[in-house]
Amino acid sequence: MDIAQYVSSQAAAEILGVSVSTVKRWVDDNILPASKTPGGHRKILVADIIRLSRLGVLPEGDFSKLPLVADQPDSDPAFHISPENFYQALRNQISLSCNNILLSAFKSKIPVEKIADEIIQPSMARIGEEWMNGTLPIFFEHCSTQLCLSSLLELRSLINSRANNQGPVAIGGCTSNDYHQLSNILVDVVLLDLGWRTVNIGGNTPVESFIHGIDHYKPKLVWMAVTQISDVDAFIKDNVLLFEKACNSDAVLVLGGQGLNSDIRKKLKFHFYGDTMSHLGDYARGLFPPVSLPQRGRPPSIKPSF
Ligand code: B12
Repeated sequence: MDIAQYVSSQAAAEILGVSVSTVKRWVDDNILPASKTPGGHRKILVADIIRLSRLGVLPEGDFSKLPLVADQPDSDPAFHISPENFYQALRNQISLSCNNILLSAFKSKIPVEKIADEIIQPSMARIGEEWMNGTLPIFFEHCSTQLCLSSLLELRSLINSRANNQGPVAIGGCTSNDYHQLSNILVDVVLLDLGWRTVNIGGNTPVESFIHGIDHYKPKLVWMAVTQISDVDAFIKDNVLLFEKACNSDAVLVLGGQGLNSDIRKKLKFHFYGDTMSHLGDYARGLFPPVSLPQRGRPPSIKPSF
């Protein structure tokens, strides 16, 4: 599956429910980015159609016509978007279904933060409970996490393949001795989808590397996804350093993750704390509102069902 693929003006028109000449006009008016083949044909990135449509700049269209998910028929019930199906796909190690469910949810214009909070989080929590009560060996917990990560990376490369990104920079990761990667990649993908340029430093990252990254990238937002704290005192010291660095660099420090209970939070410094990816999305939208471009020829809305 080539997720950075291009479609013709004709295909874009079919997806968006408008005429070919409308698509060509959008391209010529710089509303819809496109490149031209040597023969002069406009080629449009699938990722740009999705992005501009999700932003409401282009019509909502019919994303089922997008050539994203080719290998599994829509009629397969395991393919339908639901937390239960995603959990089953992880539990039974069916990577195709994991990919399809996440990409279909995205195509259906379900916000990435909602995919995180309502599909991924409950599925992983269920898998964690099964491990805790002894019904699922740790091997499967590891495999499920890897499967989920790889589907999220597919989604990330789809979002990242769009033509233009002028957004502010956000940088972040998990601190020392925290190896939980999913919440961190989710922060990355949520911000990327909202138009930020993200630099993900990954798990188990010493605070010195965060500071190095801030100096190098001059971000407007620094995030820490905290699932597990092994040394609370060291964590609090690192947090003070990072907060001061963010303040001196004109950036905000954003914290979240299930490792931060209310007792620990009282001892920390931050500009924003969120319990969920939806909280993060709302905050990030406030800092950097989506750009609105001129809108033309919009057909009636089709609302996603979820
Ligand atoms: C997968 C997993 C692992 C994997 C991680 C693999 C990997 N490469 O990522 C492995 C097996 C390695 C692992 C190891 C451990 N784990 Co673990 N793990 C989990 C599990 C099952 C899922 C975590 C996950 O990815 N969830 C999916 C994410 C998306 O959901 P989430 O974390 O809830 O995040 C949501 C919110 O918190 C919020 N959010 C998260 N981050 C951020 C950031 C920002 C900025 C914002 C605004 C919001 C936000 O939004 C998210 C979406 O809604 C959980 C169980 C559970 N209930 O979650 C345990 C769990 C997190 N693990 C736990 C523990 C204790 C451990 C170990 C110490 C076990 C051990 N004895 O060795 C080690 C520690 C390793 C380490 N030093 O990091 C505990 C943590 C308890 C705590 N925080 O005090 C949990 C909760 C299990 C439990 N019930 O005890 N784990």
